[in-house]
Amino acid sequence: LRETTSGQLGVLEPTGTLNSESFEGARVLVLEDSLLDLGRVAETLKRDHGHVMSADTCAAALERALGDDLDLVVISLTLMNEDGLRLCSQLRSHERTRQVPILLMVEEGDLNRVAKGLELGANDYISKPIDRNELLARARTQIRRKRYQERLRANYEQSLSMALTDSLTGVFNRRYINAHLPRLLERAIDNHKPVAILLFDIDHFKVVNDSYGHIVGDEVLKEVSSRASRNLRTFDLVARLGGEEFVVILPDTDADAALTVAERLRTRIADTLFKVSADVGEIPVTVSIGVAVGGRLGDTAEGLIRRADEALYEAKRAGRNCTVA
Ligand code: GH3
Ligand code: MG
Ligand code: MG
Ligand code: MG
Repeated sequence: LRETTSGQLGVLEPTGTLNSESFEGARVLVLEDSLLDLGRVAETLKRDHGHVMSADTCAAALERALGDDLDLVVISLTLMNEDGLRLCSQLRSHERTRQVPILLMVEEGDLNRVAKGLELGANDYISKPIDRNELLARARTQIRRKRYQERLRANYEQSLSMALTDSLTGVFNRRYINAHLPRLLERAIDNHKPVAILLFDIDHFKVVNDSYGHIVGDEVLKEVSSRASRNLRTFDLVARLGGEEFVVILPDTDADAALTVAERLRTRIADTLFKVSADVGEIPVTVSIGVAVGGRLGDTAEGLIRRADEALYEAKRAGRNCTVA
């Protein structure tokens, strides 16, 4: 049966990338209290989709749906004791199940209920008595659409994260900071909370590259990013602005606290040698840090970065491996 039906569906597939195999393991929940109809539906779907679960009340079905990752929910609108449309609206009101495809099973000609169901967010319907081939085709269409949307979303999330992170170190990049810092600062000003930034730059990094090569230079950049990320709170963020220059944003942090964080970061870098692939094995690395705090009316992201940059310049002038606030 699988070969025959997938062959038929293959004709409907414009891309040819989807066949019945892609529905293997699909998880389908059926809400139905008629054993006869349930058996028919389950048997039909099982041949194709693998995993069919059933429930005979809306409450049981909802509980199941909220604790599972379903690919399709089939809802009977001919239940004896309750209205399947309730499950329909419940599924649409929970974040976890908002996108799950819903296929209604209705009494032949019951267009009123169909209209209501579609309005509540059902995706399709089928009339009883159930025709197996029609059920298969409608179920497959919904599952295919759901999986396609999941792929789109995954691709979208991947490109989003690629656009906003630095590919060498995995921390955020300048583009992210440019988009994020102004908003963060605005919120800080509104809430009368300070926001601190640390701008830091690796000392004599050119010497690292010149002495050990670019590969080792890259290893140092990665380790610096990693030490910075490891020593911050979860809502602080690290970004590589370019070259060997980084910024740390510390929301809700005043000048004293920022200085403490900066000194901790600086010593975590300076006090432990960096393991590298060069023959020497380990090398010393230090950073200079400039601190600035914003959050007053009229503060801008550019102004904040500029002040941190001036402090960083002072730190370099003062002999490096130090923090200036
Ligand atoms: P200072 O203490 O004043 O900051 O001196 P510095 O040598 O760190 O500063 P300078 O700006 O003179 O040199 C920065 C070097 O960083 C030059 C460049 O080759 C190197 N660099 C920039 N981006 C990368 C990168 O992605 N990988 C590697 N390995 N090196 C990089
Ligand atoms: Mg420099
Ligand atoms: Mg440098
Ligand atoms: Mg630099």
